Amino acid sequence: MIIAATGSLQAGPNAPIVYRGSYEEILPQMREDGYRGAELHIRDSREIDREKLWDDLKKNRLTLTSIGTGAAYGAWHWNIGDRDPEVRKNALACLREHMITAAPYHGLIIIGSMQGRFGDAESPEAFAANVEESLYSLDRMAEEYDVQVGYEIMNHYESDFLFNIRDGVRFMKEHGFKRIGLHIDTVHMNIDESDLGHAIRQAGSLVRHVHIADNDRYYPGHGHMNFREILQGLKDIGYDGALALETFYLPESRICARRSLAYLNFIMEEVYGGAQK
Ligand code: LER
Ligand code: MN
Repeated sequence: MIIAATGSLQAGPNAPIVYRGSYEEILPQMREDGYRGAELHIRDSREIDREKLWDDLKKNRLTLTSIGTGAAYGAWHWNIGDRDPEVRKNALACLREHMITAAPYHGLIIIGSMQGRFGDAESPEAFAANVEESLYSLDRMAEEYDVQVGYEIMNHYESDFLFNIRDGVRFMKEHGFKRIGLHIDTVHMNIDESDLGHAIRQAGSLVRHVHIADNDRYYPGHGHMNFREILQGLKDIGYDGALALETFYLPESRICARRSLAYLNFIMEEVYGGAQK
């Protein structure tokens, strides 16, 4: 298990992203603060210098665990469930570019807000059919680039389709994708799951990625989320992926980053008998 920090070039002040700024600036900070993995939220991989990013990751001995993709939904409404084939095409092209960025690290591409909402299609049924078709394309694409895709289970205020782990598990089992699994997020689970440990065990090997934050979306340890239960659940299913900190950056990026890591390592020592690998 690796704990990753989130970073972004252009996140707004209320976005749950830990580090903000150029990769050149934030990647050394992540390393210095004790991280070995980075989850970068990128609006469009065609807007960045990939070679330079790979070089900066290498210099700082960081792995690119995952790419957050929601900014393209915010900026251009690109989503995989839309009524307009052109919008879906733009979303898939954008996700392909992220796969190229993640390829050297076999990273995971997140489908969170890019899922779209029921209102983006003619009907809930049409939305589900569009999402399904897009996911089949993404599954083939992910195989081509040897990366993974995480379909994020987001709470029912932010998502209309598959907003709890039970439904996500059923959907994944019905489709049998090779490269697409569930991406769970403790903030969303806190709203729509009744038993965190049970939900994780129910998802089992379908869990491919985890977003972690306290119940108030501050750094772990700030609120009242039971991280022992979460880490015990992940241990029980043999989860070996990333725990990516999708938290507010308060009181300040680096304080938040250091407190998160100290607290998670403390709980990991208890549950796993050791800190992150
Ligand atoms: C939003 O609440 C969230 O959890 C993001 O990861 C979605 O892209
Ligand atoms: Mn999330």
